[in-house]
Amino acid sequence: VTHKFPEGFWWGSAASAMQTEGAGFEGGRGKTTWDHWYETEPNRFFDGVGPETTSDFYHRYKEDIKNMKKIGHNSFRMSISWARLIPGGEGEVNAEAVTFYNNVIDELIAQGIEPFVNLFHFDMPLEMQEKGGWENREVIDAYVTYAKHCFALFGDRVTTWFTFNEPIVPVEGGYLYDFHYPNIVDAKKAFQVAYNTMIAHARVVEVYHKNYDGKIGIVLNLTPSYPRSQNPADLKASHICDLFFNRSFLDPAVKGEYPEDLIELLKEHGHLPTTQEGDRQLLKDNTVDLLGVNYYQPRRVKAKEQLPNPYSPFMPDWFFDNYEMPGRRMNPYRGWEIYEKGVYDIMINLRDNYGNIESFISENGMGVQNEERFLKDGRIEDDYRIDFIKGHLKWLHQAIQEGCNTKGYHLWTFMDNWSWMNAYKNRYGFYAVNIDTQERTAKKSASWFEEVSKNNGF
Ligand code: BGP
Repeated sequence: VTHKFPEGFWWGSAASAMQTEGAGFEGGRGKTTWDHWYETEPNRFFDGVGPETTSDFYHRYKEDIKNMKKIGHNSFRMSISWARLIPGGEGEVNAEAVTFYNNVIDELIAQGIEPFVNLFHFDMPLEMQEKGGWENREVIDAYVTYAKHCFALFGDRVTTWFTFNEPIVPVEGGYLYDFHYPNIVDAKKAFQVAYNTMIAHARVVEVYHKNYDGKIGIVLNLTPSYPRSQNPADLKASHICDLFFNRSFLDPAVKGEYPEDLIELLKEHGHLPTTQEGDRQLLKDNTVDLLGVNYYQPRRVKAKEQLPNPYSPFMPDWFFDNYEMPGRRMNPYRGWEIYEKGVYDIMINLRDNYGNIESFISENGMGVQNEERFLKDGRIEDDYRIDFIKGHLKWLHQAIQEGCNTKGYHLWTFMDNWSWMNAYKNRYGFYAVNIDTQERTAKKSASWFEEVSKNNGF
C-alpha cells in the first residue's frame, strides 16, 4: 500500500431519494416538481424515461445495503424525500415513509455503515414550488418544520446531517439556464432563490445545534475556476466566476457571510436580493460543522471577448467566458473534463482560507454512456473508472499529507441511477443496474474499491 489513508477514513458512496427510490407514488409519496415536469414535458427527458421507477431502492434496499457492506462501505449518503415524508410539503407526516426510512437507517447501521442523511437533493414538493419555491419565505418555514420532523424521527441514530446537496444547481437549472423546473430565466429571481436557500440552510443548522449533538453540514459542488492566463483581465474574470459559482454558497456556509465584492457587484447592477432584519446575524451564528465537496470538473475561464449588450438581461456570464483549454483531458464517455488535481486545489483552499474545516469528497464520479459496451463475461470492465478514482485519491492523499482536514471519499454513485433530465444516459455506479429487470451486477470497480477500503488505501 503506497497510499495509506488516516484511520477511520470514510469509504462509501452517495445517492439521492428521487434518483434511486422509484416505486412511483407507492407508500404515499407526494408529487415533486420532477414528476410534474415529466408529466407535462416528457420529451425533455433522455429516452423519455421519467422518475417513477428509477432503481427501485424502495423495494431493494436490503440487497443494496448488503452489497454496500460487501464492497467495504463504512458510510453512505442518502437523502430523505420531503415529498415522501410530508406529501404536499406541509401537514401530516406519512407513517409509511417513516417506516421506510427507519428500515433503511436501521439496516445501514446493522451492516456497520454510517448513514449520512441529506434533507434536500433537488426534489421540491410540487405544492411548495407552486407557492413560489424558495422565493417564498413560507416555503422556508415549511422546510424547517420538515427538518425538525427528520431530526426528531431519525436523530437518535443519524448524527451526520446535510441541509442541501448542491444548492446552486436548482438556481442555475431553474432560474438561469433552463435545465430544472420551473425553467425560467431571470437572474434577479435566481439570486433571491440562492439567498433564500442559504437562509433556509442557516435556520435548519440553528435548530439542529440547539437540540442535538451530532454534526450538520452542507454539500457543495465546488468547481475551481482556473484563469486562461495571469493577465489581469483573465484573473478578474475567473475571480468573478468563483464568486458566483463557489463563494456565493461556500462563504456564507463556512464563514457566515457573503464576500464583500459579490455584494458590491450585485448592488452595482441592481440585483441584490431582498433581505430581512436578522438574516445577517442568523448566517453569522450558524456556520457548518463539516462540508461535503462534490467535484466533477473545474471551470476554465477567460476574460469576455465581447462586452455584453447592456440592454440584454443581466447574467453571471456577463463577466467571463468559458475557455476550452487546449490539451485538457476529457472523459470521452460523458464529455466532462477530467482534472484530478482539482480535489487537491479545493482542499488546500479550504485549509488556507476556510479555517481548515472538516470536509470530505461527497461526490466524484465518472459517467459513461452506453457502458454495456464494456461488458465482458457478464461483468463491466470499467478500468477507466478505477483509474479515475485512483487519480483523484492520489491528490486527496497528497492534500491530507499537507495537513488538510479531509475525512473521506464517496463515489457518485453506488449503483446506476436515474439522473434528472439525463435519466439513465450516464452510468456512474459500482453496480450496474438493468433497468428492465432491476438486476444488479458488480462492475470491476466494485471489487477494486472493496480492496481499497479493506486496506484503507491502495
Ligand atoms: C451531480 C448531482 C447528482 C448526479 C450527478 C451526475 O451534480 O448531485 O444528483 O446527477 O451530478 O450528473 P449526470 O447524471 O447529469 O451526469
